[in-house]
Amino acid sequence: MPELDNAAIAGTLDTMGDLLEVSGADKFRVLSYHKAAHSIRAWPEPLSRLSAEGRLTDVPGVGKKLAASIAEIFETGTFQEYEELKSTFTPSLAKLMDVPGLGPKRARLLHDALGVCTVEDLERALADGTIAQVPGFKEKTVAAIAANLEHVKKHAERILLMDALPLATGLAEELRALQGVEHAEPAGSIRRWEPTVGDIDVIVASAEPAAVHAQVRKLPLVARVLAGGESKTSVVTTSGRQADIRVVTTEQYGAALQYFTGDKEHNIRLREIAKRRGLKVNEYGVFRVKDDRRVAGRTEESVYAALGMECPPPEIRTNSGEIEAAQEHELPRLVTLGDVRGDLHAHTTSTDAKSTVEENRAMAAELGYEYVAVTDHAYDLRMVKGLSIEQLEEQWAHVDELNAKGGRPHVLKGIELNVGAKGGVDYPDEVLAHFDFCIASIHGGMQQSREALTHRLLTAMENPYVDVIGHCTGRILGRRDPMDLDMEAVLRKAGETGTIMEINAYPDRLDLSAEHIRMARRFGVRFALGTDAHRCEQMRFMQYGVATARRGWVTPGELLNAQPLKVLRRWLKRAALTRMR
Ligand code: DGT
Ligand code: CA
Ligand code: CA
Ligand code: ZN
Repeated sequence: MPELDNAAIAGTLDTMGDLLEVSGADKFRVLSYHKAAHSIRAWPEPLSRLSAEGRLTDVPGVGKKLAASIAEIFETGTFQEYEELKSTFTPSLAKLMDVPGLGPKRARLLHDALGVCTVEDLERALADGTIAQVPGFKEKTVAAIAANLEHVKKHAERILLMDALPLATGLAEELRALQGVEHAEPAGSIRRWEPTVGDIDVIVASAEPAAVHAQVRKLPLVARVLAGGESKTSVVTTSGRQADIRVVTTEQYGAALQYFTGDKEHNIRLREIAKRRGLKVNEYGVFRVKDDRRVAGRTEESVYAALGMECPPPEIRTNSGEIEAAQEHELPRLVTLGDVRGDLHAHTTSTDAKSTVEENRAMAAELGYEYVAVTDHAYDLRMVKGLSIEQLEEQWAHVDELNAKGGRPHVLKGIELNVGAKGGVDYPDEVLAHFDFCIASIHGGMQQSREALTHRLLTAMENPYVDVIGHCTGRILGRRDPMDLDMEAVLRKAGETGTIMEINAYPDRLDLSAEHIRMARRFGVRFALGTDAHRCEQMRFMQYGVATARRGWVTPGELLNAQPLKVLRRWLKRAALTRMR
Protein backbone atom coordinates (compact mmCIF):
# COMPACT_ATOMS: atom_id res chain seq x y z
CA MET A 1 0.00 0.00 0.00
CA PRO A 2 1.46 3.35 -0.92
CA GLU A 3 1.65 6.05 1.74
CA LEU A 4 -1.86 7.36 2.11
CA ASP A 5 -2.78 10.52 0.24
CA ASN A 6 -5.52 12.94 1.24
CA ALA A 7 -8.08 11.25 -0.99
CA ALA A 8 -7.48 7.90 0.68
CA ILE A 9 -7.87 9.38 4.16
CA ALA A 10 -11.02 11.20 3.06
CA GLY A 11 -12.34 7.94 1.63
CA THR A 12 -11.89 6.14 4.93
CA LEU A 13 -13.66 8.94 6.82
CA ASP A 14 -16.55 8.88 4.35
CA THR A 15 -16.87 5.14 4.84
CA MET A 16 -16.84 5.69 8.60
CA GLY A 17 -19.69 8.17 8.16
CA ASP A 18 -21.62 5.65 6.08
CA LEU A 19 -21.00 2.92 8.63
CA LEU A 20 -22.34 5.17 11.37
CA GLU A 21 -25.38 6.01 9.27
CA VAL A 22 -26.15 2.36 8.52
CA SER A 23 -25.85 1.54 12.20
CA GLY A 24 -28.29 4.31 13.05
CA ALA A 25 -25.92 6.80 14.67
CA ASP A 26 -26.73 10.41 15.41
CA LYS A 27 -27.03 12.54 12.22
CA PHE A 28 -24.49 15.12 13.38
CA ARG A 29 -21.88 12.47 14.06
CA VAL A 30 -22.42 11.01 10.62
CA LEU A 31 -22.12 14.46 9.04
CA SER A 32 -18.96 15.36 10.95
CA TYR A 33 -17.06 12.59 9.16
CA HIS A 34 -18.33 13.61 5.73
CA LYS A 35 -17.56 17.28 6.39
CA ALA A 36 -14.02 16.48 7.48
CA ALA A 37 -13.57 14.25 4.40
CA HIS A 38 -14.73 17.12 2.23
CA SER A 39 -12.27 19.65 3.64
CA ILE A 40 -9.43 17.10 3.57
CA ARG A 41 -9.98 16.60 -0.16
CA ALA A 42 -9.73 20.34 -0.66
CA TRP A 43 -6.64 20.83 1.54
CA PRO A 44 -3.54 21.82 -0.47
CA GLU A 45 -0.86 20.07 1.60
CA PRO A 46 -0.43 16.33 2.15
CA LEU A 47 -1.99 15.32 5.45
CA SER A 48 0.99 13.12 6.21
CA ARG A 49 3.04 16.29 6.67
CA LEU A 50 0.40 17.90 8.90
CA SER A 51 0.29 14.73 10.93
CA ALA A 52 4.04 14.58 11.37
CA GLU A 53 4.06 18.22 12.47
CA GLY A 54 1.06 17.82 14.77
CA ARG A 55 -1.03 20.30 12.72
CA LEU A 56 -3.93 18.09 11.65
CA THR A 57 -6.40 20.26 13.53
CA ASP A 58 -5.57 23.10 11.12
CA VAL A 59 -7.97 21.44 8.70
CA PRO A 60 -11.53 22.72 9.16
CA GLY A 61 -13.75 20.04 10.68
CA VAL A 62 -10.83 18.09 12.11
CA GLY A 63 -10.89 18.19 15.89
CA LYS A 64 -8.55 16.58 18.38
CA LYS A 65 -10.30 13.23 18.35
CA LEU A 66 -10.44 12.98 14.57
CA ALA A 67 -6.80 14.07 14.36
CA ALA A 68 -5.88 11.13 16.59
CA SER A 69 -7.87 8.78 14.34
CA ILE A 70 -6.13 10.13 11.24
CA ALA A 71 -2.74 9.71 12.90
CA GLU A 72 -3.74 6.15 13.64
CA ILE A 73 -4.60 5.59 9.97
CA PHE A 74 -1.12 6.74 8.99
CA GLU A 75 0.41 4.36 11.52
CA THR A 76 -1.68 1.25 10.92
CA GLY A 77 -3.81 1.80 7.81
CA THR A 78 -7.03 1.98 9.80
CA PHE A 79 -8.34 3.18 13.16
CA GLN A 80 -9.71 1.30 16.09
CA GLU A 81 -13.12 2.93 16.25
CA TYR A 82 -13.70 2.08 12.61
CA GLU A 83 -12.62 -1.52 13.08
CA GLU A 84 -14.76 -1.85 16.21
CA LEU A 85 -17.81 -0.52 14.42
CA LYS A 86 -17.19 -2.81 11.47
CA SER A 87 -16.91 -5.80 13.78
CA THR A 88 -20.48 -5.21 14.95
CA PHE A 89 -21.66 -6.38 11.53
CA THR A 90 -21.51 -10.05 10.51
CA PRO A 91 -18.13 -10.82 8.96
CA SER A 92 -19.68 -11.53 5.56
CA LEU A 93 -21.57 -8.24 5.54
CA ALA A 94 -18.44 -6.37 6.66
CA LYS A 95 -16.53 -8.00 3.82
CA LEU A 96 -19.27 -6.97 1.41
CA MET A 97 -18.96 -3.36 2.53
CA ASP A 98 -15.28 -3.50 1.75
CA VAL A 99 -15.93 -3.93 -1.96
CA PRO A 100 -14.83 -0.57 -3.36
CA GLY A 101 -17.76 1.18 -4.98
CA LEU A 102 -20.20 -0.57 -2.69
CA GLY A 103 -19.56 0.74 0.83
CA PRO A 104 -21.89 0.42 3.81
CA LYS A 105 -24.80 2.42 2.35
CA ARG A 106 -25.08 0.58 -0.93
CA ALA A 107 -24.40 -2.73 0.83
CA ARG A 108 -27.37 -1.98 3.03
CA LEU A 109 -29.55 -1.13 0.02
CA LEU A 110 -28.64 -4.43 -1.64
CA HIS A 111 -29.26 -6.28 1.56
CA ASP A 112 -32.70 -4.77 2.02
CA ALA A 113 -33.79 -5.04 -1.64
CA LEU A 114 -32.31 -8.40 -2.67
CA GLY A 115 -31.24 -10.08 0.56
CA VAL A 116 -27.58 -9.88 -0.47
CA CYS A 117 -25.46 -10.83 2.56
CA THR A 118 -22.20 -12.18 1.22
CA VAL A 119 -19.73 -11.60 -1.57
CA GLU A 120 -21.12 -14.76 -3.20
CA ASP A 121 -24.66 -13.28 -3.14
CA LEU A 122 -23.28 -10.15 -4.75
CA GLU A 123 -21.65 -12.16 -7.51
CA ARG A 124 -24.97 -13.83 -8.23
CA ALA A 125 -26.84 -10.51 -8.33
CA LEU A 126 -24.23 -9.21 -10.75
CA ALA A 127 -24.35 -12.32 -12.93
CA ASP A 128 -28.15 -12.45 -13.30
CA GLY A 129 -28.55 -8.69 -13.59
CA THR A 130 -30.99 -8.32 -10.67
CA ILE A 131 -28.65 -5.72 -9.20
CA ALA A 132 -29.76 -3.22 -11.89
CA GLN A 133 -33.28 -3.25 -10.42
CA VAL A 134 -32.13 -1.70 -7.17
CA PRO A 135 -32.55 2.10 -7.14
CA GLY A 136 -29.21 3.90 -7.31
CA PHE A 137 -27.38 1.09 -9.10
CA LYS A 138 -26.76 2.67 -12.49
CA GLU A 139 -24.86 0.92 -15.23
CA LYS A 140 -21.57 2.64 -14.43
CA THR A 141 -21.80 1.87 -10.72
CA VAL A 142 -22.55 -1.77 -11.42
CA ALA A 143 -19.59 -2.05 -13.81
CA ALA A 144 -17.25 -0.52 -11.23
CA ILE A 145 -18.47 -2.88 -8.52
CA ALA A 146 -17.98 -5.89 -10.80
CA ALA A 147 -14.42 -4.83 -11.60
CA ASN A 148 -13.53 -4.15 -7.96
CA LEU A 149 -14.99 -7.42 -6.81
CA GLU A 150 -12.33 -9.36 -8.69
CA HIS A 151 -9.65 -7.44 -6.81
CA VAL A 152 -11.29 -7.88 -3.42
CA LYS A 153 -11.74 -11.60 -3.90
CA LYS A 154 -8.05 -11.96 -4.55
CA HIS A 155 -7.18 -10.13 -1.34
CA ALA A 156 -9.92 -11.49 0.88
CA GLU A 157 -8.63 -14.95 0.15
CA ARG A 158 -6.05 -14.86 2.93
CA ILE A 159 -6.65 -14.06 6.59
CA LEU A 160 -4.25 -13.40 9.42
CA LEU A 161 -2.93 -16.39 11.29
CA MET A 162 -4.16 -14.63 14.43
CA ASP A 163 -7.74 -15.03 13.16
CA ALA A 164 -7.32 -18.51 11.68
CA LEU A 165 -5.47 -20.18 14.53
CA PRO A 166 -8.14 -19.92 17.27
CA LEU A 167 -10.74 -21.01 14.74
CA ALA A 168 -8.73 -24.07 13.69
CA THR A 169 -7.91 -24.93 17.30
CA GLY A 170 -11.58 -24.62 18.23
CA LEU A 171 -12.64 -26.79 15.34
CA ALA A 172 -10.05 -29.43 16.24
CA GLU A 173 -11.32 -29.39 19.81
CA GLU A 174 -14.95 -29.87 18.72
CA LEU A 175 -13.82 -32.73 16.49
CA ARG A 176 -11.84 -34.35 19.29
CA ALA A 177 -14.99 -34.43 21.41
CA LEU A 178 -16.89 -36.46 18.78
CA GLN A 179 -17.51 -40.13 19.30
CA GLY A 180 -14.96 -42.37 17.62
CA VAL A 181 -12.36 -39.61 17.12
CA GLU A 182 -8.88 -40.46 18.36
CA HIS A 183 -6.87 -37.46 17.20
CA ALA A 184 -7.64 -34.15 15.52
CA GLU A 185 -5.13 -31.45 14.67
CA PRO A 186 -4.86 -28.44 12.36
CA ALA A 187 -2.52 -28.97 9.41
CA GLY A 188 -1.60 -26.85 6.36
CA SER A 189 -0.33 -23.29 6.61
CA ILE A 190 -1.71 -22.94 10.16
CA ARG A 191 0.47 -25.73 11.49
CA ARG A 192 3.43 -24.13 9.72
CA TRP A 193 2.54 -20.80 11.40
CA GLU A 194 2.41 -18.90 8.11
CA PRO A 195 1.57 -15.23 8.82
CA THR A 196 -1.50 -15.47 6.58
CA VAL A 197 -3.72 -18.41 5.82
CA GLY A 198 -5.81 -19.38 2.79
CA ASP A 199 -8.07 -22.09 4.14
CA ILE A 200 -8.15 -24.14 7.30
CA ASP A 201 -7.14 -27.80 7.18
CA VAL A 202 -7.87 -30.23 10.00
CA ILE A 203 -6.83 -33.88 10.06
CA VAL A 204 -8.83 -36.36 12.09
CA ALA A 205 -8.03 -39.97 13.02
CA SER A 206 -10.90 -42.39 13.53
CA ALA A 207 -11.72 -46.03 12.93
CA GLU A 208 -15.06 -44.99 11.43
CA PRO A 209 -14.51 -42.06 9.07
CA ALA A 210 -18.03 -42.15 7.64
CA ALA A 211 -19.61 -41.75 11.05
CA VAL A 212 -17.33 -38.81 11.82
CA HIS A 213 -18.15 -37.05 8.54
CA ALA A 214 -21.85 -37.42 9.35
CA GLN A 215 -21.32 -35.67 12.69
CA VAL A 216 -19.18 -32.87 11.26
CA ARG A 217 -22.25 -31.26 9.77
CA LYS A 218 -23.69 -30.68 13.22
CA LEU A 219 -20.65 -29.09 14.89
CA PRO A 220 -21.36 -25.72 16.57
CA LEU A 221 -18.61 -24.01 14.54
CA VAL A 222 -19.91 -25.29 11.20
CA ALA A 223 -22.37 -22.99 9.44
CA ARG A 224 -22.68 -24.70 6.09
CA VAL A 225 -21.36 -27.79 4.29
CA LEU A 226 -19.86 -27.04 0.87
CA ALA A 227 -18.99 -30.55 -0.20
CA GLY A 228 -18.89 -33.93 1.43
CA GLY A 229 -16.91 -36.92 0.25
CA GLU A 230 -15.56 -40.15 1.64
CA SER A 231 -12.27 -38.66 2.80
CA LYS A 232 -13.03 -34.96 3.15
CA THR A 233 -15.81 -32.60 4.21
CA SER A 234 -15.44 -28.95 3.18
CA VAL A 235 -17.36 -26.53 5.34
CA VAL A 236 -17.88 -22.84 5.95
CA THR A 237 -17.42 -21.94 9.60
CA THR A 238 -19.72 -19.63 11.54
CA SER A 239 -17.17 -16.85 10.98
CA GLY A 240 -17.33 -17.30 7.22
CA ARG A 241 -14.09 -19.20 6.68
CA GLN A 242 -13.57 -22.32 4.63
CA ALA A 243 -12.23 -25.44 6.32
CA ASP A 244 -11.28 -28.84 4.90
CA ILE A 245 -11.79 -31.66 7.38
CA ARG A 246 -10.10 -34.91 6.40
CA VAL A 247 -10.70 -38.14 8.28
CA VAL A 248 -8.24 -41.05 8.08
CA THR A 249 -7.58 -44.20 10.08
CA THR A 250 -5.23 -44.13 13.04
CA GLU A 251 -2.73 -46.14 10.97
CA GLN A 252 -2.69 -43.38 8.36
CA TYR A 253 -2.80 -40.40 10.70
CA GLY A 254 0.92 -39.49 10.68
CA ALA A 255 1.13 -39.76 6.91
CA ALA A 256 -1.95 -37.60 6.41
CA LEU A 257 -0.74 -35.01 8.90
CA GLN A 258 2.63 -34.89 7.15
CA TYR A 259 1.11 -34.69 3.68
CA PHE A 260 -1.40 -31.97 4.43
CA THR A 261 1.03 -29.93 6.50
CA GLY A 262 3.21 -29.45 3.45
CA ASP A 263 4.32 -27.17 2.23
CA LYS A 264 4.05 -28.28 -1.34
CA GLU A 265 7.76 -27.75 -2.15
CA HIS A 266 8.75 -29.70 0.96
CA ASN A 267 6.45 -32.58 -0.06
CA ILE A 268 7.78 -32.65 -3.60
CA ARG A 269 11.32 -33.06 -2.28
CA LEU A 270 10.19 -35.86 0.03
CA ARG A 271 8.67 -37.76 -2.86
CA GLU A 272 11.93 -37.51 -4.80
CA ILE A 273 13.86 -38.84 -1.82
CA ALA A 274 11.39 -41.69 -1.44
CA LYS A 275 11.70 -42.61 -5.10
CA ARG A 276 15.46 -42.94 -4.86
CA ARG A 277 14.93 -45.40 -1.99
CA GLY A 278 12.39 -47.47 -3.90
CA LEU A 279 9.60 -46.02 -1.79
CA LYS A 280 6.45 -44.01 -2.38
CA VAL A 281 4.87 -41.50 0.05
CA ASN A 282 1.29 -40.30 0.02
CA GLU A 283 -1.39 -39.25 2.49
CA TYR A 284 -1.98 -42.91 3.47
CA GLY A 285 1.57 -43.91 4.32
CA VAL A 286 4.99 -44.87 3.02
CA PHE A 287 5.00 -47.92 0.72
CA ARG A 288 7.61 -50.13 -0.92
CA VAL A 289 7.26 -49.74 -4.68
CA LYS A 290 8.12 -53.35 -5.59
CA ASP A 291 5.37 -55.01 -3.55
CA ASP A 292 3.26 -52.09 -2.25
CA ARG A 293 4.06 -53.11 1.31
CA ARG A 294 3.34 -50.38 3.84
CA VAL A 295 6.42 -49.45 5.87
CA ALA A 296 5.32 -46.36 7.84
CA GLY A 297 2.52 -43.88 8.43
CA ARG A 298 1.13 -44.07 11.95
CA THR A 299 3.21 -41.11 13.13
CA GLU A 300 4.96 -38.29 11.29
CA GLU A 301 8.26 -39.40 12.80
CA SER A 302 7.81 -42.84 11.25
CA VAL A 303 7.27 -41.27 7.82
CA TYR A 304 10.48 -39.25 8.02
CA ALA A 305 12.40 -42.13 9.60
CA ALA A 306 11.45 -44.40 6.69
CA LEU A 307 13.11 -41.83 4.43
CA GLY A 308 16.24 -41.75 6.59
CA MET A 309 15.45 -38.36 8.13
CA GLU A 310 14.72 -36.63 11.38
CA CYS A 311 11.28 -35.02 11.66
CA PRO A 312 11.64 -31.27 11.08
CA PRO A 313 9.36 -28.91 13.04
CA PRO A 314 6.38 -27.85 10.88
CA GLU A 315 7.44 -24.17 10.95
CA ILE A 316 10.52 -24.82 8.81
CA ARG A 317 9.00 -27.19 6.26
CA THR A 318 9.50 -24.88 3.29
CA ASN A 319 12.29 -26.64 1.38
CA SER A 320 14.89 -24.10 2.35
CA GLY A 321 17.54 -26.28 3.91
CA GLU A 322 15.51 -28.26 6.43
CA ILE A 323 15.49 -31.42 4.27
CA GLU A 324 19.29 -31.53 4.10
CA ALA A 325 19.58 -30.78 7.83
CA ALA A 326 17.07 -33.53 8.64
CA GLN A 327 19.03 -35.99 6.48
CA GLU A 328 22.28 -35.08 8.22
CA HIS A 329 20.52 -35.29 11.60
CA GLU A 330 21.57 -31.70 12.19
CA LEU A 331 18.27 -29.93 12.72
CA PRO A 332 18.75 -26.70 14.69
CA ARG A 333 17.52 -26.29 18.28
CA LEU A 334 14.95 -23.59 17.52
CA VAL A 335 13.79 -21.11 20.16
CA THR A 336 10.57 -21.85 22.01
CA LEU A 337 8.16 -19.65 23.94
CA GLY A 338 9.67 -21.13 27.10
CA ASP A 339 13.08 -19.64 26.19
CA VAL A 340 11.71 -16.08 26.16
CA ARG A 341 12.62 -14.23 29.37
CA GLY A 342 10.98 -10.91 28.63
CA ASP A 343 9.15 -8.67 26.20
CA LEU A 344 11.33 -5.98 24.61
CA HIS A 345 8.69 -3.83 22.93
CA ALA A 346 5.65 -2.56 24.84
CA HIS A 347 3.91 0.80 24.99
CA THR A 348 2.07 2.45 27.88
CA THR A 349 -0.57 5.05 28.64
CA SER A 350 2.19 7.68 28.56
CA THR A 351 1.65 7.73 24.78
CA ASP A 352 -0.93 5.88 22.70
CA ALA A 353 -1.38 2.60 24.59
CA LYS A 354 -4.09 1.46 27.00
CA SER A 355 -2.09 -0.12 29.83
CA THR A 356 0.22 1.34 32.46
CA VAL A 357 3.78 0.30 33.26
CA GLU A 358 2.42 -1.57 36.30
CA GLU A 359 -0.13 -3.43 34.19
CA ASN A 360 2.54 -4.43 31.69
CA ARG A 361 4.74 -5.58 34.53
CA ALA A 362 1.91 -7.62 36.07
CA MET A 363 1.31 -9.26 32.72
CA ALA A 364 5.02 -9.96 32.40
CA ALA A 365 4.87 -11.67 35.80
CA GLU A 366 1.90 -13.73 34.66
CA LEU A 367 3.86 -14.81 31.59
CA GLY A 368 6.75 -15.87 33.83
CA TYR A 369 9.17 -13.24 32.54
CA GLU A 370 12.34 -12.07 34.21
CA TYR A 371 12.13 -8.58 32.69
CA VAL A 372 9.95 -6.33 30.56
CA ALA A 373 10.81 -3.16 28.66
CA VAL A 374 8.88 0.10 28.48
CA THR A 375 9.36 1.37 24.94
CA ASP A 376 7.03 4.28 24.40
CA HIS A 377 7.03 6.49 21.33
CA ALA A 378 9.68 9.20 21.24
CA TYR A 379 9.18 12.92 20.86
CA ASP A 380 9.16 13.28 17.08
CA LEU A 381 6.09 11.10 16.64
CA ARG A 382 3.84 14.09 17.25
CA MET A 383 0.66 12.32 16.15
CA VAL A 384 0.66 10.24 19.32
CA LYS A 385 2.35 12.91 21.47
CA GLY A 386 5.69 11.15 21.77
CA LEU A 387 7.44 11.70 25.13
CA SER A 388 9.16 14.97 25.97
CA ILE A 389 12.34 14.93 28.03
CA GLU A 390 10.36 16.01 31.13
CA GLN A 391 7.92 13.16 30.61
CA LEU A 392 10.82 10.76 30.19
CA GLU A 393 12.34 11.88 33.46
CA GLU A 394 9.03 11.22 35.15
CA GLN A 395 8.81 7.77 33.60
CA TRP A 396 12.37 6.94 34.63
CA ALA A 397 11.74 7.99 38.22
CA HIS A 398 8.63 5.85 38.24
CA VAL A 399 10.50 2.85 36.83
CA ASP A 400 13.31 3.33 39.37
CA GLU A 401 10.71 3.22 42.11
CA LEU A 402 9.24 -0.02 40.79
CA ASN A 403 12.66 -1.60 40.46
CA ALA A 404 13.79 -0.32 43.86
CA LYS A 405 11.13 -2.42 45.54
CA GLY A 406 13.14 -5.28 44.12
CA GLY A 407 11.62 -8.46 42.86
CA ARG A 408 10.87 -9.41 39.35
CA PRO A 409 10.07 -8.72 36.56
CA HIS A 410 12.68 -6.02 36.27
CA VAL A 411 11.52 -3.06 34.19
CA LEU A 412 13.96 -1.93 31.50
CA LYS A 413 13.99 1.71 30.45
CA GLY A 414 13.55 1.59 26.71
CA ILE A 415 12.21 3.84 23.99
CA GLU A 416 10.99 3.54 20.41
CA LEU A 417 12.90 6.27 18.61
CA ASN A 418 11.87 7.58 15.22
CA VAL A 419 14.38 7.31 12.42
CA GLY A 420 14.08 10.74 10.83
CA ALA A 421 14.14 11.59 7.14
CA LYS A 422 17.94 11.63 7.17
CA GLY A 423 18.57 8.89 9.72
CA GLY A 424 18.70 11.01 12.88
CA VAL A 425 16.74 10.23 16.06
CA ASP A 426 14.63 12.22 18.50
CA TYR A 427 16.84 13.15 21.46
CA PRO A 428 20.37 14.42 22.09
CA ASP A 429 23.03 11.89 23.13
CA GLU A 430 22.95 12.87 26.82
CA VAL A 431 19.27 11.85 26.94
CA LEU A 432 19.84 8.69 24.90
CA ALA A 433 22.56 7.67 27.35
CA HIS A 434 19.91 7.26 30.09
CA PHE A 435 18.08 4.39 28.43
CA ASP A 436 18.84 0.74 29.11
CA PHE A 437 18.33 0.27 25.39
CA CYS A 438 16.85 2.05 22.37
CA ILE A 439 14.75 0.72 19.52
CA ALA A 440 14.68 2.90 16.41
CA SER A 441 11.89 2.52 13.83
CA ILE A 442 10.76 4.28 10.69
CA HIS A 443 7.26 5.68 11.21
CA GLY A 444 6.90 8.15 8.36
CA GLY A 445 8.21 9.02 4.93
CA MET A 446 7.94 5.39 3.92
CA GLN A 447 7.54 6.39 0.29
CA GLN A 448 11.09 7.67 -0.06
CA SER A 449 13.26 6.02 -2.68
CA ARG A 450 14.93 2.70 -1.98
CA GLU A 451 18.24 4.51 -1.78
CA ALA A 452 17.02 7.13 0.68
CA LEU A 453 15.20 4.64 2.89
CA THR A 454 18.18 2.30 3.01
CA HIS A 455 20.50 5.18 3.78
CA ARG A 456 18.25 6.28 6.66
CA LEU A 457 18.51 2.91 8.32
CA LEU A 458 22.25 2.55 7.71
CA THR A 459 22.78 5.96 9.31
CA ALA A 460 20.61 5.06 12.29
CA MET A 461 22.61 1.88 12.81
CA GLU A 462 25.83 3.87 13.08
CA ASN A 463 24.42 5.68 16.10
CA PRO A 464 26.03 4.03 19.14
CA TYR A 465 22.79 4.49 21.10
CA VAL A 466 20.57 2.66 18.61
CA ASP A 467 20.56 -0.92 19.86
CA VAL A 468 17.63 -2.37 17.94
CA ILE A 469 15.90 -1.61 14.63
CA GLY A 470 12.12 -2.01 15.14
CA HIS A 471 9.68 -3.50 12.58
CA CYS A 472 12.26 -3.00 9.84
CA THR A 473 10.16 -3.10 6.66
CA GLY A 474 7.05 -1.44 8.09
CA ARG A 475 4.73 -3.96 6.46
CA ILE A 476 1.17 -4.36 7.74
CA LEU A 477 -0.14 -7.65 6.43
CA GLY A 478 -3.02 -7.22 4.01
CA ARG A 479 -2.82 -3.43 4.27
CA ARG A 480 0.63 -1.99 3.68
CA ASP A 481 3.45 -3.38 1.58
CA PRO A 482 6.95 -3.50 3.04
CA MET A 483 9.09 -0.44 2.35
CA ASP A 484 11.35 -0.59 -0.65
CA LEU A 485 14.65 -1.35 1.11
CA ASP A 486 17.93 -2.94 0.12
CA MET A 487 17.55 -5.57 2.81
CA GLU A 488 20.86 -7.18 2.09
CA ALA A 489 22.65 -3.87 2.72
CA VAL A 490 20.58 -3.24 5.86
CA LEU A 491 21.18 -6.67 7.34
CA ARG A 492 24.88 -6.69 6.47
CA LYS A 493 25.20 -3.35 8.27
CA ALA A 494 23.37 -4.77 11.27
CA GLY A 495 25.94 -7.54 11.38
CA GLU A 496 28.84 -5.10 11.14
CA THR A 497 27.57 -2.69 13.76
CA GLY A 498 26.20 -5.27 16.18
CA THR A 499 22.74 -3.75 15.75
CA ILE A 500 20.08 -6.18 16.89
CA MET A 501 17.13 -6.69 14.55
CA GLU A 502 13.67 -6.82 16.06
CA ILE A 503 11.27 -9.62 15.26
CA ASN A 504 8.05 -7.73 15.86
CA ALA A 505 5.47 -10.21 17.12
CA TYR A 506 2.39 -8.10 16.46
CA PRO A 507 0.34 -10.52 14.30
CA ASP A 508 -0.21 -8.15 11.38
CA ARG A 509 3.46 -7.13 11.28
CA LEU A 510 5.66 -10.19 11.92
CA ASP A 511 8.52 -8.02 10.73
CA LEU A 512 11.32 -9.18 10.06
CA SER A 513 9.80 -11.94 7.98
CA ALA A 514 11.19 -15.48 8.16
CA GLU A 515 12.99 -14.96 4.85
CA HIS A 516 14.72 -11.81 6.10
CA ILE A 517 15.63 -13.48 9.39
CA ARG A 518 17.37 -16.25 7.48
CA MET A 519 19.24 -13.64 5.44
CA ALA A 520 20.20 -11.76 8.61
CA ARG A 521 21.57 -14.91 10.22
CA ARG A 522 24.05 -15.22 7.37
CA PHE A 523 25.49 -11.86 8.46
CA GLY A 524 25.72 -12.97 12.09
CA VAL A 525 22.87 -10.69 13.20
CA ARG A 526 21.21 -11.18 16.57
CA PHE A 527 17.52 -10.69 17.26
CA ALA A 528 15.11 -9.22 19.82
CA LEU A 529 11.50 -10.34 20.18
CA GLY A 530 8.93 -7.70 21.03
CA THR A 531 5.16 -7.73 20.86
CA ASP A 532 4.66 -3.97 20.29
CA ALA A 533 1.77 -4.38 22.76
CA HIS A 534 -0.55 -1.38 23.02
CA ARG A 535 -2.50 -3.05 25.81
CA CYS A 536 -1.00 -5.53 28.21
CA GLU A 537 -3.00 -8.56 27.01
CA GLN A 538 -1.30 -8.13 23.66
CA MET A 539 1.92 -9.28 25.28
CA ARG A 540 0.44 -12.72 24.61
CA PHE A 541 1.21 -12.14 20.93
CA MET A 542 4.72 -13.36 21.75
CA GLN A 543 3.86 -16.82 20.40
CA TYR A 544 3.50 -15.36 16.89
CA GLY A 545 6.93 -13.77 17.16
CA VAL A 546 8.46 -16.99 18.45
CA ALA A 547 6.92 -18.88 15.52
CA THR A 548 8.38 -16.32 13.11
CA ALA A 549 11.79 -16.64 14.74
CA ARG A 550 11.53 -20.42 14.44
CA ARG A 551 10.57 -20.09 10.78
CA GLY A 552 13.76 -18.07 10.42
CA TRP A 553 15.82 -20.79 12.19
CA VAL A 554 16.67 -18.65 15.23
CA THR A 555 18.32 -20.53 18.11
CA PRO A 556 18.26 -19.34 21.76
CA GLY A 557 21.90 -18.25 21.47
CA GLU A 558 20.96 -15.64 18.85
CA LEU A 559 18.08 -14.09 20.75
CA LEU A 560 18.66 -11.16 23.09
CA ASN A 561 15.62 -11.89 25.22
CA ALA A 562 16.45 -15.54 25.63
CA GLN A 563 19.36 -14.34 27.80
CA PRO A 564 19.28 -13.71 31.55
CA LEU A 565 19.20 -10.01 32.44
CA LYS A 566 22.93 -9.89 33.18
CA VAL A 567 23.86 -11.36 29.82
CA LEU A 568 21.36 -9.10 28.06
CA ARG A 569 23.14 -6.08 29.52
CA ARG A 570 26.51 -7.45 28.47
CA TRP A 571 25.30 -7.98 24.88
CA LEU A 572 23.98 -4.43 24.68
CA LYS A 573 27.19 -2.95 26.02
CA ARG A 574 29.44 -4.91 23.70
CA ALA A 575 27.37 -3.99 20.63
CA ALA A 576 27.47 -0.29 21.54
CA LEU A 577 31.26 -0.46 21.80
CA THR A 578 31.39 -1.97 18.30
CA ARG A 579 29.44 1.00 16.97
CA MET A 580 31.65 3.52 18.74
CA ARG A 581 34.77 2.20 17.08
P1 DGT B 1 -3.07 -22.00 2.40
O1 DGT B 1 -4.28 -22.79 2.65
O2 DGT B 1 -3.06 -21.32 1.08
O3 DGT B 1 -2.76 -21.03 3.48
O4 DGT B 1 -1.81 -22.99 2.35
P2 DGT B 1 -1.74 -24.53 2.68
O5 DGT B 1 -0.30 -24.88 2.73
O6 DGT B 1 -2.56 -24.87 3.85
O7 DGT B 1 -2.30 -25.18 1.35
P3 DGT B 1 -3.59 -26.09 1.05
O8 DGT B 1 -4.67 -25.85 2.02
O9 DGT B 1 -3.89 -25.87 -0.39
O10 DGT B 1 -3.04 -27.56 1.18
C1 DGT B 1 -2.62 -28.11 2.42
C2 DGT B 1 -1.38 -28.92 2.24
O11 DGT B 1 -1.62 -30.02 1.38
C3 DGT B 1 -0.21 -28.20 1.58
O12 DGT B 1 0.55 -27.43 2.47
C4 DGT B 1 0.58 -29.35 1.04
C5 DGT B 1 -0.45 -30.33 0.64
N1 DGT B 1 -0.70 -30.19 -0.80
C6 DGT B 1 -1.64 -29.45 -1.39
N2 DGT B 1 -1.56 -29.57 -2.72
C7 DGT B 1 -0.54 -30.39 -2.97
C8 DGT B 1 0.07 -30.92 -4.15
O13 DGT B 1 -0.34 -30.65 -5.27
N3 DGT B 1 1.12 -31.75 -3.99
C9 DGT B 1 1.58 -32.10 -2.76
N4 DGT B 1 2.62 -32.91 -2.66
N5 DGT B 1 1.06 -31.63 -1.65
C10 DGT B 1 0.01 -30.80 -1.74
CA1 CA C 1 -4.80 -24.51 3.99
CA1 CA D 1 -7.00 -26.84 2.13
ZN1 ZN E 1 5.98 0.25 18.98
